[in-house]
Amino acid sequence: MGSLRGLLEGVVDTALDSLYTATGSLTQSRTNGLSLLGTLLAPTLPLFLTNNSLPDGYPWGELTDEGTNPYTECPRTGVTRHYDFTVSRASIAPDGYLRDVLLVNGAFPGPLVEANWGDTIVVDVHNDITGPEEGTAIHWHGFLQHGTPWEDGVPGITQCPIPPRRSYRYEFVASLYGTSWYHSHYSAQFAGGLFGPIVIHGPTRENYDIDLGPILLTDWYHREYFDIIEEMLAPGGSAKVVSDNNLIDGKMHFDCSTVAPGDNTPCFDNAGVSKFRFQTGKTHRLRLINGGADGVQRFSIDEHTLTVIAEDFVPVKPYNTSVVTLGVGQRADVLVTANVGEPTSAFWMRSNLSSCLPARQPYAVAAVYYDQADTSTTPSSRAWDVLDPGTCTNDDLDITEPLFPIPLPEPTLTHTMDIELFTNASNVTLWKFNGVSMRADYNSPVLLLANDGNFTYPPQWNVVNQHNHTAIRIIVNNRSPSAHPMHLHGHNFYVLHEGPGEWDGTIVRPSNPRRRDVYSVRSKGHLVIQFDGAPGVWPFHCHIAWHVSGGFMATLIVKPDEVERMEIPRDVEKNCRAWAMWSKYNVVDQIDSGT
Ligand SMILES: *[C@@H]1O[C@H](CO)[C@@H](O)[C@H](O)[C@H]1NC(C)=O
Ligand SMILES: *[C@@H]1O[C@H](CO)[C@@H](O)[C@H](O)[C@H]1NC(C)=O
Ligand SMILES: *[C@@H]1O[C@H](CO)[C@@H](O)[C@H](O)[C@H]1NC(C)=O
Ligand SMILES: *[C@@H]1O[C@H](CO)[C@@H](O)[C@H](O)[C@H]1NC(C)=O
Ligand SMILES: *[C@@H]1O[C@H](CO)[C@@H](O)[C@H](O)[C@H]1NC(C)=O
Ligand SMILES: *[C@@H]1O[C@H](CO)[C@@H](O)[C@H](O)[C@H]1NC(C)=O
Ligand SMILES: *[C@@H]1O[C@H](CO)[C@@H](O)[C@H](O)[C@H]1NC(C)=O
Ligand SMILES: [Cu+2]
Repeated sequence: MGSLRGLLEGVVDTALDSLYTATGSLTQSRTNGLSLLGTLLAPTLPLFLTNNSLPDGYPWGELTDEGTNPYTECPRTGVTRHYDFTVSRASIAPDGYLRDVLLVNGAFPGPLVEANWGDTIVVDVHNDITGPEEGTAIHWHGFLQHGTPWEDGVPGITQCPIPPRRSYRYEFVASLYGTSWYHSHYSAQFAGGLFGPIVIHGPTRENYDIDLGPILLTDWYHREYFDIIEEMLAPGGSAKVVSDNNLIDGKMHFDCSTVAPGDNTPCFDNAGVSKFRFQTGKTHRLRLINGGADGVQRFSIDEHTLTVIAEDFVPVKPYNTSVVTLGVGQRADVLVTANVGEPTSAFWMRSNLSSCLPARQPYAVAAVYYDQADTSTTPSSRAWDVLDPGTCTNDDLDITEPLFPIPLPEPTLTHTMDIELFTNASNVTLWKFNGVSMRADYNSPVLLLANDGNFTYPPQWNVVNQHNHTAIRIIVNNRSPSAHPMHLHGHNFYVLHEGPGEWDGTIVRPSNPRRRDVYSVRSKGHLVIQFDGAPGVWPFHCHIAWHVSGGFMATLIVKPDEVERMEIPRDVEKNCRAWAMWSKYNVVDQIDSGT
């Protein structure tokens, strides 16, 4: 990592002394700190770095995406990828409006974690959050963590928060391949900038020439996450939070003339949008990630067809579309061929926040330049004319089929879990999931208690014991007036059905249902999922930052006997002792569910 850090600092520092670059946009260090994403200097993948180079050839051997069950077979490469994360506060202006953020290694979005399928990923996280100090914990979205549930990074569930000025090492196997992200699971810290992309290289049947790397699509807020939640969870507060902007790889313009009168925060017009280079005639792989707090993204590139080849960590039978819809936490890998224009052409890349949510500026754009285009020009391409259904639902279930087929097993256990919005006796608006508004106890992670043989918890932890069942079906009934991207940790679940009202028992393609780790349930609708449970304690929650803060989370204990027998590394307990010590002498302002 040393060499990349040096390269980044070199590039960014040269621009530090002036506010604007030669082409009139804000300098990269002011908008995105030490990140190069969204600039023409961003490297294509894989990155070959001195101590971090991917071995030649295919370390996954004979395993393929269409012939291998990734849940039962995983290559063992023997290679470890080591990363060092320092989490700290900073002030940046991704869209020109200066705000306080939380960053990994001074970069927005955070640095890329890259590995091969079957590698071991080691991340040393140093909590350098000061002024004021705050705990943290990092979740590695979409990884199975089978056999290592304590590495899942959820405070109060799988670990205690990492106290300020302390370090914690995460170590887990890259058990699946494709595109994902990491993000803080401590309160709504990820809405304050604490997230970054993950790319795991694996077998891909489809051919492409250039891997353009991660493209993070994120709604953006001009206020700190803590202030947003404090207001939302105040008596008489509203569960609806309005986003201020929408970013592609952390960049977008903002019209500073729309800043509220009396708001003296520095705001600069023309912050600059992300720029991408296409090689004429070549096929590019784009790794789309909705890493936002709330909004549903509708991604497109003017005049170009997108071929979807993977959704979340699941390779799918390729299909063509002009728009890809992603709820918070969802990913899509798409192939795009640069055969629409001349070598000098430029096009707009767009990501629109779906109209089902309130947004001050929902339209993100980035520029795509073919190889001989002048990168100081502005594209003049025409947008695809596609109607936004305005429902915040995912694209139809029957459109996508996993490349490796798995027929739906018969369930041995079926639950019904309801989603409700309510106000408590203090007139605070909160969420209930399965009858409970969850609140975690940072000092008593469920996993450690279960490992000690204690399966009796306070009701507000919302823990549901699945006992020995492994074919578990959950019918989610959404009684609330908004849509929710539902995320289950540790599994790709089968999506049986999603629709309005009650479920009528229909299952879409039981011979090979769609599988994902996040799927959206519409307002006043239902979502039916099923999963092959692995031993552990697994959060099942809405991925909207504000909703999970308001208590929208349950924790499923699978195979308690095996959880009790797990040998959890001493460092997990050691971190809890450090947190207990820190929280004894410092006030932990747990304003929300904690996760
Ligand atoms: C590579 O790893 C070796 C041994 O761990 C270390 O001494 C060296 O500084 C590293 N080089 C870079 C460029 O990170
Ligand atoms: C609760 O808050 C709402 C605003 O959301 C307000 O209209 C209502 O009067 C409050 N009710 C009480 C009992 O304070
Ligand atoms: C997608 O469209 C391209 C042309 O743009 C075509 O070559 C390809 O066969 C299509 N793929 C599918 C799966 O329909
Ligand atoms: C995105 O919004 C623009 C308006 O800014 C519109 O022209 C375009 O059709 C929208 N695209 C999609 C896919 O909804
Ligand atoms: C209502 O919820 C808020 C936020 O979780 C909490 O601080 C307050 O104590 C609750 N009120 C009651 C009466 O439970
Ligand atoms: C289990 O843990 C909970 C939460 O810490 C505690 O209240 C309860 O007393 C414990 N039960 C036993 C049997 O130790
Ligand atoms: C659950 O399975 C374990 C073996 O993994 C067995 O020892 C235990 O008795 C089972 N528990 C129940 C309640 O069936
Ligand atoms: Cu997650």
